[in-house]
Amino acid sequence: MSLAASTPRIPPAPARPRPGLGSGGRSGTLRDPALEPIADKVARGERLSLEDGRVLFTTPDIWTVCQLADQVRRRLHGDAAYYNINRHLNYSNVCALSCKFCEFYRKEADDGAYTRDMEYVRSQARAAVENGATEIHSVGGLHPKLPFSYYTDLCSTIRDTAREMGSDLHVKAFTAVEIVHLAKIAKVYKIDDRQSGIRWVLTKLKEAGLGSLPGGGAEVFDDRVHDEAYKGKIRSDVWLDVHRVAHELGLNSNATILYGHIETFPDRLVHMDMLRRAQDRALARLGYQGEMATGPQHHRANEEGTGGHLGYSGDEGADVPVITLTRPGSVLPERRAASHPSPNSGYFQTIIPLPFFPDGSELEHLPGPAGLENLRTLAVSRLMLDNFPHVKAFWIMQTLPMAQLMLQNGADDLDGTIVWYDITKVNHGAGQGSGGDGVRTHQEVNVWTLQKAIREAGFKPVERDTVYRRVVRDGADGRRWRSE
Ligand code: V47
Repeated sequence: MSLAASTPRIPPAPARPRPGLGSGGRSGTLRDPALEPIADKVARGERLSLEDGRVLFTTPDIWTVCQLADQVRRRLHGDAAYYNINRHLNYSNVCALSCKFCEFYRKEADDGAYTRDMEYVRSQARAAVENGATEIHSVGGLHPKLPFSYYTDLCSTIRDTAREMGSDLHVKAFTAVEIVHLAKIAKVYKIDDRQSGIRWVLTKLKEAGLGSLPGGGAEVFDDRVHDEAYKGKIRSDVWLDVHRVAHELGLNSNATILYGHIETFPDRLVHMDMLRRAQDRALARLGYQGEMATGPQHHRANEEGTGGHLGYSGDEGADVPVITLTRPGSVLPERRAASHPSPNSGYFQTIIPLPFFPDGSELEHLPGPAGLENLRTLAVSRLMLDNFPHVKAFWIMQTLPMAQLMLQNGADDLDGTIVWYDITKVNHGAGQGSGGDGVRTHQEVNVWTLQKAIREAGFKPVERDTVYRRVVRDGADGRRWRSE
């Protein structure tokens, strides 16, 4: 496929008229007065409380919630919507755990259990480079027998293969759950000092080529839900410790929330609050002080050089908006990227709300979340996680049409051109949770389709690399790329 040649010539859709603040969220619906103080806070860029979050989750006026999320999203990113060219590599589905919500895991002797060898990893890296990918996203089950060297080999094999082909691939790999498992395999995990074992593992993986951590395995940070649905998995404190150590080592990471199963709205809000506190700490370590928030007054504060805040500025002349998180004389690492060889500096980049898919899991009797709930949870994530630069609508789990709607209601990123994705299998023909014949693991869209979806939603497609630098493609076939 020629990436350069695939650039579509579709005129951008006209900006969608947004309902005024004084009216209902949609014509014909009444605006919920309980949203007024929240709208004021959003306009002022103030942090929302858990009680505000409860109102956002329970108000019947869902369109105003979405509108507020869109307001924040546009303040941060203007009309840019990000995507990347990537490939998922699930290296093994063999797992020592048996989480009730998971349909992916197999025991070693089960039909369909697989573990990829390095020749397979190499072939995937080659295919990724040939398709112009900038990233391999690799996660797997907690394999009881693979040695620690398997995981360092996986990272170095991907990097070396790409380099031999004159290119590069960012390795985004291993959830926090896997990192703790690796510390146990390497026999460096100590209950009374878990951070040192985690640090050892992450240091070795980084030396082997690991570039960042994906956001999986967080599920919902609540002990009741944990014990009922994924007992045996690490708890919230350990998940947060892994990301903290990763950040301290200069690795960026993402975070997820798996919603729509046995958790409650307050559980979701506590999860979001724990993440934004962890991000406050990560940003403070990088030298950004004060509560991070969005809002016009923060641009003023920034001009006066009085504090650290997240805000959008339509960088003069550039066609990619730049998120600036400013303290006097400083900017968010994403902006530093242009002149900095390693933009990773250790913070959460993206929140990815993941809707629970019941099919094939032990929780199959549950209905799973429907469209409006997905939209609302996405919007609430944008509003509550005021210090997260990005919100991802993971199209493979949300479907592409739904992801388009999400772009208009808080999301700024669609993820990528994923090829094989084994963890959840969406029947894109018949919609979420329908199971049946259409279920497949080969789920791919090409660049043209992603760009078209973004343009149709009224946004400007921007190809990014894993750490959200703009990707520029050269050459006739567009396979050669560099980050700016
Ligand atoms: O951790 C497992 C979830 C996650 C089900 O960091 C399920 O950029 C729904 O974390 N229904 C893996 N979800 C995926 C993930 C991810 C995806 C895309 C981008 C990034 C990123 C991270 O999938 C697991 C788990 O929370 N999951 N089973 C299920 N039945």
